[in-house]
Amino acid sequence: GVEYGYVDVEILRTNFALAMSNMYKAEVPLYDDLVSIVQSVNASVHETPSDNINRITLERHGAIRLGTSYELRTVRRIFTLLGMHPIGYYDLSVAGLPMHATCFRPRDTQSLAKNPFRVFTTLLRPELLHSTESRDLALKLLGQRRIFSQPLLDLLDIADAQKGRFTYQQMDSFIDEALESFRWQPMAAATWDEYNTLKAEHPILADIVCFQTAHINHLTPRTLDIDLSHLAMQAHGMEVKDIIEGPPKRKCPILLRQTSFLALQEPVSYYCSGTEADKFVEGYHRARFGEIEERGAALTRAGRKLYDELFRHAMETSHAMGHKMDDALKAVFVRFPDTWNELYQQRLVYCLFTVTGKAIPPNLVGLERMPDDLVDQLLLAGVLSAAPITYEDFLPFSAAGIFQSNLGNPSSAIGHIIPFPDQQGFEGSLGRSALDPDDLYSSMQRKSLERCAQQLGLDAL
Ligand code: OOG
Ligand code: NI
Repeated sequence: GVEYGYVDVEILRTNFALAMSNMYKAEVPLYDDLVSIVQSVNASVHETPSDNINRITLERHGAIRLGTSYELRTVRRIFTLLGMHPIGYYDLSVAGLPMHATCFRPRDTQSLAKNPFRVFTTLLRPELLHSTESRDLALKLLGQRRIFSQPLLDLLDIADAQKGRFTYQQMDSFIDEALESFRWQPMAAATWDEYNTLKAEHPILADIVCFQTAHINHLTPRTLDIDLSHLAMQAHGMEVKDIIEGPPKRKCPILLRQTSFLALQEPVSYYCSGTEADKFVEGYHRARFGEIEERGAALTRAGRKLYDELFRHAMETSHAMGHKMDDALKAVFVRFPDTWNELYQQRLVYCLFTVTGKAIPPNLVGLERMPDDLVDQLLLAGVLSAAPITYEDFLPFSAAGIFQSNLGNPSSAIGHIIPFPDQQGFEGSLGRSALDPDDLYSSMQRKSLERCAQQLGLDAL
């Protein structure tokens, strides 16, 4: 039951996400413009997706990049208090990046419907760096910085003692203190030389290691029409990525499609190498951008397998034939069914089922054994209706595309990263295992069918 005096976790998450969005609007005014563009596009789009419009208006994801296990575990403590759990494992070494990641987000239908705030959180894998000089420098700088304030760490302990909750007063301090860890700092935590050494190895390395905070590097509102929003961004004069990541435009949206305005070059002061500790160099850094995304249906394992095959095929043909990736995707994805009926009948998407109130047709009543395709027959007969479950997660190749377009081309050394996933290593750093997104979607679908079976008086569906 509700206990007086403690803040509801959904309210805490929503307040935190709004505070973060306001902070980012003040830091990167172009993001404020982006949110306005998306909101006017969304208001002009009439078809209603399966999610409610309140959720969609609030909906954001952000991204942070962390350097050490300690940082990851502490961020995990922060997000746990916001009702956000590590879901999924993303190996970015497949895209030549020395990092792996998870997404912190709410896990159940009700929390997602209230506010699905998510943060894509990457962790550096120093063991994948070839240059010992860069690796040692990175570890030295990471060992010196403190991205969490003492009051924040104290509040985390207080929450632990209060079964993971805060009073209203504590909530305000917690949000203020936690945001400090993600705020942009115009003063670096490295010398200009150190920054440039790391940047020459890979721009991502400098971004992760050289700053006093784990600055949020973008926030992403959800659009109901990414093609329209993309045009509106260009019309507004934003410097926009030229392609939309993810699947091509379809009648039935699947997974997610994303695009962004490119990262801005911003002034940063760096320490000066040498003996005089109070000398600074006025330098710069390019990391922060704004992104938009359109979300579609979550795919089953079979659907995802088909998606990955087609996507790989499109990449290969576009490389081999010099075709644009857009055209290759359009050509190849004709093989991915594009009506909701086919998508469900072939078990390519996950759905939530509800009863319509229509009676079960006589030919299906009183059978000794339920037919295997009973759900399909009940759908066909209009007894059940199905709505696709929204994909709540990310795509590693889209993530890599976003990284690359915002960090400039990686130089020599790091291009040779040999891809291998290390989920165990990541979970070791995290201090717990990551949840499997596929398990979550399939259990949402199963629960909805159990509810329908109960309402229809059937043993099972
Ligand atoms: C994270 C990129 C991943 C997305 O939308 O795929 C991401 C990063 O740039 O740190 O946010
Ligand atoms: Ni993103």
